[in-house]
Amino acid sequence: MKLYGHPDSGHAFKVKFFLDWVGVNHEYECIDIFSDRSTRSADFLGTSKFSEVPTLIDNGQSYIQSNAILAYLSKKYGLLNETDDKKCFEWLMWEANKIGLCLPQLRAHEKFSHKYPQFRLSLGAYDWLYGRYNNDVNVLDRELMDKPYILGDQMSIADFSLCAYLMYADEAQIKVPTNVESWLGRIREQKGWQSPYQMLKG
Ligand SMILES: N[C@@H](CCC(=O)N[C@@H](CS)C(=O)NCC(=O)O)C(=O)O
Repeated sequence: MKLYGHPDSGHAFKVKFFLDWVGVNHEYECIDIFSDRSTRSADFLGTSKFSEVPTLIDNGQSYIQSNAILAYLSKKYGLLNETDDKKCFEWLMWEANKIGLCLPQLRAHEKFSHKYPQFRLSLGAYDWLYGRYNNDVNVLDRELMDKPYILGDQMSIADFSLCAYLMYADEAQIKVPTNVESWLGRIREQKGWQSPYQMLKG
């Protein structure tokens, strides 16, 4: 099994962290996501449908889209029961459209826009995404009020997905509410935990 990722990619971090948590033996290659797509390694371009990370290769098959990869891996390693499966998929879809569609953009604006102007948000776009973030993170905060993980007592792929960009929250210069902060603390105590920068370095 081989994973392509980059330390600045929360999407890649979800998958790498899950592989390390389960203890799956795998190769890892860092792809420069800021480079021109055509300059990326030939084996990566040959296997990654959209030339994006994360891309996972398993048994000669290529898997893309972080939440779809997590779903594939959790099935492969038998980590979800049927009741949790439904709730889990709801959270995976929610992540992709909610917290995953405001927090990465706010962070990219703060962290990268001085070097890469394409990440600079206009004031209107910033306010819109900042409003979305506050709403979304408070949804999570309410959910985590009475349980340690998003589905209950056990970690699931939904936690791996939802936590990813929140691990870079300080770089986005946004506030993280109490229950979410405590949940992130529990996640940082999990087996295999390292910061995204350690975990995904080249
Ligand atoms: N929806 C995709 C997002 C993948 C994505 O946007 N990857 C970024 C890094 S976070 C990337 O590869 N960027 C480089 C590029 O698009 O050229 C997922 O969940 O995996």
